[in-house]
Amino acid sequence: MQKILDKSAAGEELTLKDVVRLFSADPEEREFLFETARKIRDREFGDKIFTYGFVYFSTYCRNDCSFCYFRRTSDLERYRKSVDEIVELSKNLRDAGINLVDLTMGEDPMMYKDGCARLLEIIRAVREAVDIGIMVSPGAVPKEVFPEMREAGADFYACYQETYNFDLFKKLRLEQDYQTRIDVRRWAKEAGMLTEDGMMTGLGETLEDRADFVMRMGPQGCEQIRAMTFVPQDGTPMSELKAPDSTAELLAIAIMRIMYPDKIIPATLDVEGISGMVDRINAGANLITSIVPPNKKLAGVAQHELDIDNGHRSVEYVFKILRDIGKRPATNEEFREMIEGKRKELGGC
Ligand code: SAM
Ligand code: MD0
Ligand code: SF4
Repeated sequence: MQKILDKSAAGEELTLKDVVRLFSADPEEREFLFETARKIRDREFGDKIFTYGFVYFSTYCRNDCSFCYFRRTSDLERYRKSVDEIVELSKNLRDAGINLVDLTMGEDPMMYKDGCARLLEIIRAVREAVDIGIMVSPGAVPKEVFPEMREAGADFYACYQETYNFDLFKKLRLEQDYQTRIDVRRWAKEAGMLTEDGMMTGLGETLEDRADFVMRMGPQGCEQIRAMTFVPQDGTPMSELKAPDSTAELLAIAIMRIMYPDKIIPATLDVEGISGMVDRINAGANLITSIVPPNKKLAGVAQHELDIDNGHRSVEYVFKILRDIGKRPATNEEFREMIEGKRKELGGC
């Protein structure tokens, strides 16, 4: 283990075998990996932690992902927020000191109509109203929409492969094209956007699958990379699966930090709510995502209700806990500076 970490610290590339070894850490080794990851994170980012607010503005979806609560065949009450409501929510997040608003939707046919006209209108309206970062998570939109999303003011495009194991992908993202879901991040980059990829853990993937995912994150060059534990959802084909614990996710966070010191790596509140936040920060994350204002009738994704209306995913609550652990929320200026730096590196892509 130590040899592998030394190799990584010396800037040498790790092999698949090395990364598999890291993923098979025993409890004692895990603590050591987390500590190493924390040190690297603190060296790169000091005491600041970035914060993103989550606005799931349409829960309609044309897809039927087997893991997702919002798949089209689920019988549930859905909502679609108006442009005004989305702008209002974004302003609230800005006023509260949040660095970025993540505009997320299911692959809602209404938003995809006429070259994604409604989605673009939403991005433009939010861009005009607030000067914080904008991430869009609209699913696999057509290639020609990317320059328009950038033009409308989106800084980041998030779209998660979940796994690079083709057979597993096919079981998860039913009827969706594996290669298209890879291409979209490249199209986003070519349009000048920063990108995020993510893996889901606890779905039956092997240690090699996890290691393979992390290995690809370097060459692919997304500025933000994540891991999220699968949360079984009622009414889906995967509802009966046992909820995995978050060990693999925490290890993935630490290993990504060790291999890619300057990446943005989230601690999501969407898996274990607020109770899992500190563990993820302690594994080397430098961003909190899925902060959701209470009482606005907004859903999370993996945890559509957990900790929302009790205010535990609110800005105030998250900031307080951050300060309790000796960290602080990054200012918008610091965030802007960080993404400007990353945009410059994007250069010729
Ligand atoms: N609809 C868009 C898409 O699929 O790209 C954006 C939103 S989608 C709900 C965002 C991500 O949430 C998915 O890519 C997946 O990684 C995560 N997610 C959805 N359901 C989940 C679950 N049950 N457990 C863990 N993560 C989940
Ligand atoms: C999160 N629930 O950050 C959100 C979501 C989409 N870009 C992000 C999965 O956990
Ligand atoms: Fe739709 Fe995204 Fe859920 Fe898949 S993960 S069903 S694309 S909302």
